[in-house]
Amino acid sequence: MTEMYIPKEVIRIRNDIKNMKIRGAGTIARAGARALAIAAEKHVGNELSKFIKYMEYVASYIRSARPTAVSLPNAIMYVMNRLRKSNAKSVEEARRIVIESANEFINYSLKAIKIIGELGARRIEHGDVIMTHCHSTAALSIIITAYRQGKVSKVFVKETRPKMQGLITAKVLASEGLDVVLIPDSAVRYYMRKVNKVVVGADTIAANGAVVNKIGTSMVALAAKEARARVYVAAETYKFSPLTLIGELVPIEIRDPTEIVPSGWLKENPGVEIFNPVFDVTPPEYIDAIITERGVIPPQAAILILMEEYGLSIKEIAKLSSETEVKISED
Ligand code: RUB
Repeated sequence: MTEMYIPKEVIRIRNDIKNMKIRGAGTIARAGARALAIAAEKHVGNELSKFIKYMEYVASYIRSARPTAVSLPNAIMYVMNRLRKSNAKSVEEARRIVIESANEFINYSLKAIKIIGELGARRIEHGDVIMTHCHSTAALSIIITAYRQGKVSKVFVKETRPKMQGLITAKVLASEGLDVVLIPDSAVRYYMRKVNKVVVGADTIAANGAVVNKIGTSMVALAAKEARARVYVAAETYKFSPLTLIGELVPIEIRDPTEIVPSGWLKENPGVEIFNPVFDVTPPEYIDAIITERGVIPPQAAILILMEEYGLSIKEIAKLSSETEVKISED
């Protein structure tokens, strides 16, 4: 594919996703949809085939911002499939379809988080002590809804090294009035005996119900199983990965070592290798339920959500995923 012009606003959104100014799987997905709408708005010219090629190019560009959260490619697929299947007769019509579909996705996503809050709060009981990890808008929706219903007694928030997203979570919960305790990641097992529910988010859910979320989630789940605390995962249905239906693995993002130690330290210690994987996989046996906007399911039922959503079009999705990503120069 030849290189094409990409509007500055779209480049900015992709960069912000890449450097985590925009982060969290749901937020990334909504930003991806918004970027497509902006790209459509900014396109100049009235040749339909050129517009479609340009949109495919931009879609591929945005999709490559971060690899693990499937919410991003799913959001892009939501918008692009509507364009592909639209039979639009003019650029104007095609542009309108992109903008409307992007807004539709964003509105759906925001509504889904609210519904997850309501459904998830039903699983929280009076006096519950909760532990959470990282910063998940969907998990927070459950915890805050349950708190407003008078049920939550305390929340342990893990700091979530190396990027410390736990601090965002702790701040949000404290500003809502919750009793919050921020703990180091290494204290998860120490405090788990005081906890009866774990509530976390997800970046990607595989067809077998395995949950990919911020690194450390699987250790929380392990400690919870030992302490017999229940583990709930809050996830909108666009976080379920269609490609895992055909056996593809979820790519785990590896980020820069300087997120772990300063670059000076790295230079002084050239013999030390540093590895910074930022997500991990929690097997379905460690999860009690996944709370989606369509209902609460056992992790083993993830495949049903995927079949309902993508069953018939799985071959098309596989074809799309095998198309080579475009190479982008950003100067
Ligand atoms: C964020 C993270 C969150 C999920 C779900 O990772 O792992 O738990 O993305 O978040 P990062 P949400 O900070 O690397 O993006 O519920 O907000 O979609």
